[in-house]
Amino acid sequence: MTSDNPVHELFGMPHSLYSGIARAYLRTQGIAYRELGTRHPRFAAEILPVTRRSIIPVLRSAEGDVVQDSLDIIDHFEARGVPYPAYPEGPLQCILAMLLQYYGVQSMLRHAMHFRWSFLAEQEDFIRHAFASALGAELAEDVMQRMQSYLPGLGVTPDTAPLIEASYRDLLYLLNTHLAQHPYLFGGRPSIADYGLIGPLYAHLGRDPVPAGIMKTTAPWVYRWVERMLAPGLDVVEFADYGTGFFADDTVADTLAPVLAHVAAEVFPELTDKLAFLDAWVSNNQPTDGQPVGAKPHQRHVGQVQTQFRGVPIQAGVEPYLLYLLQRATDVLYGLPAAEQERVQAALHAYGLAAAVPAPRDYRVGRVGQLEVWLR
Ligand SMILES: N[C@@H](CCC(=O)N[C@@H](CS)C(=O)NCC(=O)O)C(=O)O
Repeated sequence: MTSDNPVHELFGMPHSLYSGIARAYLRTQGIAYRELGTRHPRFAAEILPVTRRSIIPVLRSAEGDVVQDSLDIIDHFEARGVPYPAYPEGPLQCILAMLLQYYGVQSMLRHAMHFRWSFLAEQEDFIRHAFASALGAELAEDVMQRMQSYLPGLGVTPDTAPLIEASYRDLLYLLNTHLAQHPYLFGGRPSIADYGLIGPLYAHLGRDPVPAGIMKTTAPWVYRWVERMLAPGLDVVEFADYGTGFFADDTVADTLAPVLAHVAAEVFPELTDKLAFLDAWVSNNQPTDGQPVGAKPHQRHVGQVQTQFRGVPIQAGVEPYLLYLLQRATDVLYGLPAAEQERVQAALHAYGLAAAVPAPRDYRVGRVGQLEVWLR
């Protein structure tokens, strides 16, 4: 099949955070695909009836499967075999990669949205162009308004803004140090950690003028990694003889440890508070097996929790989806033989991330019919 006649279709948008994850994965793996926008007639005719909510990315595979969710799109291809599998075999690496993925796709939505919408004076033309070219001028206006309305629910306030900006700069510094020595977070090929982080670090922070300018001027290795992640195959010209494996023997690079410390300093107590909120919600509402988490398909939050971001009080929406991401780490950890579990637990403690792996619960979050559902 040539690229003129690709087998898979990806419905996405150039400036969409989660579309960038799926796109990076397809390109890295050399999977032929064609990208279509939500204005393509087939989105309304063939995709919306299946997803029941206007959300991207959506894969329509050559075989006719419709898959929404950036993670499920990755897993769809992982299950079928790819040149560069994204899940490390070492349990510690795999769990840490899942935690970094969570950080990218959930925690860093705050950074991504703040930098996109709080600097309109400097970059409004660029943002408007992105939305208008993808959606048409009229709908673009509505969607831009709606996106901005999400900021308070993401904990973006005048009090947190300077902390979010400092966090972005700190992360860039730490990643720059790591990526000067290694092409990807866990070695010679991208893992799900890279795919999680590329979401915010490409579509918003690596592309919108203000945060991309900060990235280019302060963290050139991170900017190169962003290019690398979006290029076909492994774009590793600086690391030509590095090899394509993950670090040997389930080890973690010294330069990654400070990145993990950054994540640990930022995800708590918010993550713990959200998990406690989910437990209380399930206990109070007793959802049945297979019940969608929202009353309507587009509802992803089950409530708002009072918590903190770097010591400052915030309110944040609680998405059961976070458990969908993190319970995979639970499964890896609790599926290990006792001695291995002890080794991995000790390492997670040392990185300050033990509490980021949720203990097994009497409920899970699954995805059925393209929606998050409770599993009992
Ligand atoms: N968990 C989903 C999240 C997808 C998502 O939030 N996509 C955004 C665009 S980047 C969207 O479609 N938002 C629609 C809306 O909020 O109305 C995934 O990973 O695919």
